[in-house]
Amino acid sequence: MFEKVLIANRGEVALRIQRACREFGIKTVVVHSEADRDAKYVKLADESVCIGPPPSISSYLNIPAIISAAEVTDAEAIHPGWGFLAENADFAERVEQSGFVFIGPRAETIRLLGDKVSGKNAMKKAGLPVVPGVDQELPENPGEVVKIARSIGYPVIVKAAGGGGGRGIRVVHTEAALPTAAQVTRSKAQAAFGNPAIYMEKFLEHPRHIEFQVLADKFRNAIHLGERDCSLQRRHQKVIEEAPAVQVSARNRLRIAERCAEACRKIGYQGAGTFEFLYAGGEFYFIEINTRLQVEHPVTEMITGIDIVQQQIRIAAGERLGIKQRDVQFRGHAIECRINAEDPYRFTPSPGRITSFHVPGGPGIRVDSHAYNGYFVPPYYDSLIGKIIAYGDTREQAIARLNTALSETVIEGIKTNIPLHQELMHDAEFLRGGASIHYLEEKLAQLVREE
Ligand code: MV4
Repeated sequence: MFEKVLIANRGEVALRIQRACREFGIKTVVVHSEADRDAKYVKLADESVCIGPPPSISSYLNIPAIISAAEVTDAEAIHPGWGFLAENADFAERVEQSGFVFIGPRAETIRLLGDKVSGKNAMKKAGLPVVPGVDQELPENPGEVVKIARSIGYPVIVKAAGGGGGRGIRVVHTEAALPTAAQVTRSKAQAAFGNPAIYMEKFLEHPRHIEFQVLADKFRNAIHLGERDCSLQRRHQKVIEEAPAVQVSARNRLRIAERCAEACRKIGYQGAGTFEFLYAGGEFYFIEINTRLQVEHPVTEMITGIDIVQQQIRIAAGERLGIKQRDVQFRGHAIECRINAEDPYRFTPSPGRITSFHVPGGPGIRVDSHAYNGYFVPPYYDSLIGKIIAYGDTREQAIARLNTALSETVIEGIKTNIPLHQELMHDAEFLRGGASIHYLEEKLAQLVREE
């Protein structure tokens, strides 16, 4: 096992990784920007290194500064957390070339799956059901593009191969709109990802977003930890996640979960990963793989009792998976509310000093947050300040506990989206289970009309 791990991230995930390390007796180094100097998790770390000014481009995305910090502190491995450099294949490669262990998949795996066209092809070959479409980049010739769309049938969705997570997508309903849509998506893809490649799929109208968590070691052992439903989202930012998914038969989802684990064995995947699917009409359609730890990982931890961050560290250290598939027991239900420093209905960021902070507690409640009374939420980064996760024997119990937890929570000095969560916990469609990926935005538009 490692003696010292460097955490190349900030905020809640920096604290989460630190906790996993501490339990293993691993010393931690946290790198931070000038804006995060006073953060509690920076003070709690065994060592900290300031790597630059507040903007991420000069700090959390500054690869040479992070590698130097690992060198001067003699860290053995680097955990990238989520966001920032977590899915940057060049970073993973530089870490390994500098003699450190990257806590995540191999650089070539990140590269293969980071390109959504090559990722989709690899997964189709590995036996996963994919969305109907053409599993090749679209040609430049507009006539050819129109022919492809005809063969798929409208509506279609055009996506950037270098995108993911909703960046660089465009839905097209008619042939008349297609050539322009393809051209616009292509130039935006070039500008945003430095890669103009685009591809096309059948647009599924009201699917749910269901993703499967996997763990795979360096010896081609792989297991799945079941699924999460992350359909409640706004502008591709998830708001509430839960496990297990409701109204999906256990047989249907375990069949797909098993195929995800098998796909990991086939491509030699190493580490934790998430297979994203759209679920519509009782069928799963693979869309992409995230090669990082995800924000919503706690709901899986709560229903399986497995610490995913510790598993990532064990795998990176070269251990064999200590858990067999039959050892994984799914128990109860967990739901996570993401707490953001923002206006609950306008969604404008609300950075600033927290003047009062009380977290909820009690049976089945977990709070993952780096915030505290007096903490200053800097304006430079993501507005996520923590998560409240509730576990229950049943979904109803988890919801009841979340309701109590949300009502106990006090965060003053900044605005948060807690009022929105409280409203959603009483929403008939949410309570019924199985809302589509468009439900929350439709509901918010409705609220605006009623105002
Ligand atoms: C889709 C889709 C429907 N059909 N693909 C967006 C995020 C990225 N991970 C995949 N995304 C989608 N891919 C097919 N074939 C719907 C989405 C999608 C979406 C699309 C338009 C507007 C809002 C959306 C929210 C979530 C997912």
